[in-house]
Amino acid sequence: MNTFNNRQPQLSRRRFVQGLAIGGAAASLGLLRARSATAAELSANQLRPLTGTTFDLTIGQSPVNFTGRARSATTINGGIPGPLLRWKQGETVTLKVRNTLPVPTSIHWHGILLPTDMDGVPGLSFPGISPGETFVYRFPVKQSGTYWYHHSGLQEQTGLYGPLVIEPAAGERHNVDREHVIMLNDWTDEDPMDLFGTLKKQSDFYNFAEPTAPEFLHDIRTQGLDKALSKRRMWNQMRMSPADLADVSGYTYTFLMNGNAPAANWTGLFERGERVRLRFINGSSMSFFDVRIPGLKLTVVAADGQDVEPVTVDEFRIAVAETFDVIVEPKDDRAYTVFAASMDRTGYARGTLAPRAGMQAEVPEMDPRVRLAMVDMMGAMGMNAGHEGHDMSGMQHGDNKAGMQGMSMNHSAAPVHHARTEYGPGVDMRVDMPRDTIDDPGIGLRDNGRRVLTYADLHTIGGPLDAREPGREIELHLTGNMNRYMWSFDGQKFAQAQPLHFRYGEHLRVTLVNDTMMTHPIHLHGMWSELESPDGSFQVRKHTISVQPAQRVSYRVKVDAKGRWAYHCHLLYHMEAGMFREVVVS
Ligand SMILES: [Cu+2]
Repeated sequence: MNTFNNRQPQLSRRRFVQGLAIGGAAASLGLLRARSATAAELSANQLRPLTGTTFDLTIGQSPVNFTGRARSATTINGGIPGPLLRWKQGETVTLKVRNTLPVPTSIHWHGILLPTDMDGVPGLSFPGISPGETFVYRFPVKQSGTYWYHHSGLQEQTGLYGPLVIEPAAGERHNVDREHVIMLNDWTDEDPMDLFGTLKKQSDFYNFAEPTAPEFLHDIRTQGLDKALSKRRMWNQMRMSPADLADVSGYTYTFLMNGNAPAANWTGLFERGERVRLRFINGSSMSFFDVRIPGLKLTVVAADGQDVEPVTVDEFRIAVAETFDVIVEPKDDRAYTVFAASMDRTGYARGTLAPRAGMQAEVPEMDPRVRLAMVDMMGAMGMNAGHEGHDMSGMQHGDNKAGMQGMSMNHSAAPVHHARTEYGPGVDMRVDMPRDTIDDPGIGLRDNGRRVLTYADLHTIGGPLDAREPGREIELHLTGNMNRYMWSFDGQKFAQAQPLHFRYGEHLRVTLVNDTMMTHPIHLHGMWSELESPDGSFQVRKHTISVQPAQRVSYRVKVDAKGRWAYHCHLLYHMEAGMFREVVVS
């Protein structure tokens, strides 16, 4: 095992972050010209790789300063992110995780197929790692690709995460000249418990916009569409947009690229003409990012670690917990900005690809904030409403109409079943006609003049894991009460719900209906989720499936892993609020 002596780099790195801290905060708001990294700094702001089969990981507290304020972070081997672990498919890895915190901790290996007692979820897989204790994870590595690891609780928000890359046993499908791992995260100076408390007390605190969408639906029901729309016009004139895009925003978050605030400008090197593989990981607690590199085409070759038919785009949205591998071919001897805007446009993570250290390119303006469209609130019904030519008020300058033209109207009329448990105080809306299409890039990306990746573009090479048609279907609704910050499946939060039972050996179809106005990245532990197209054919194998507002998606699960598994929204505070179920496979 190559142990990485991190003492020296850590010291300089800390000084580096501190020196830039105030700039970092300002630059994340686009107020300050970023400075460029020197060669010495370049080596300091890189990920720290560890290779081999045995890994010593120490979880502790380290001082950090991303914003001008000294804070204590939860770190692995002293850094944020934790070390870049490089495994090889077919080998057995041993991970000795030592807890030097005064509280219990744990690490979950995200998207990794492993025995249930190695999955690292306290209460399901094991009791957790007590203070002073070392837990030894050991399992064979069955798969390859780009993944990550993290704490499955609030310590994730304070820094307990890191990147993970597994080399395929048969070698990489694509020859490249070099690669960079690019991990995106959201940092807050606040204590995550306080942040969660703030959300529970006032769900729109970080949002700066009225959570008007549920009220809008209510208005339509009670007053009719026209009156509801004119009321909405009034809101728009008052500049109060129904922008329920993210409930935690750049107001508290500083967005990091490989542990660097925007001004620290993480830099990855290349030589002109090289093929460069970029392994993007969204390790955020709450933030979706829209990623582009002005001047370069992005050829997406893998999603969630699994190779897909290459597809070339200008931009992609990466949900919390997703990974995308892209290949770029910079032809010019110049710098390129890696730009990852948060979905709600309250800030961005930023870095640079450059032939030499110290170069930088222009940082683009963020696209304007957009409002939720009718399709986001009413699904297929909203699509119909748009086509009937209703004036959507302030939306005509947004992305609504063009987006609907870009979407197939060929949605099926399959009925939805709202569980009895959905009729309670924990649920403030139900979508009766969800949209089934998967070719919508999502709010803020529709008709932006760029070619944006959608799930419809993703086709896993080699087809599905199980050739059988699914023999059984489970329908679950993603539910919430925005104002009370309640999040659940079928109106039942984790504490109230019985575990879901999957039968070992079965091929199952899971259908998710999003009865909320937020996008939820849904993650099943232990087994793959194989997304289907609207016509029911296999589309793409993933570990995290992002479900847009008022959307219905289906995916297949080859139930081949016995035990107790976590199944949840990967937005940290939604999971904490109860959008979580235990799955029992027996
Ligand atoms: Cu969620």
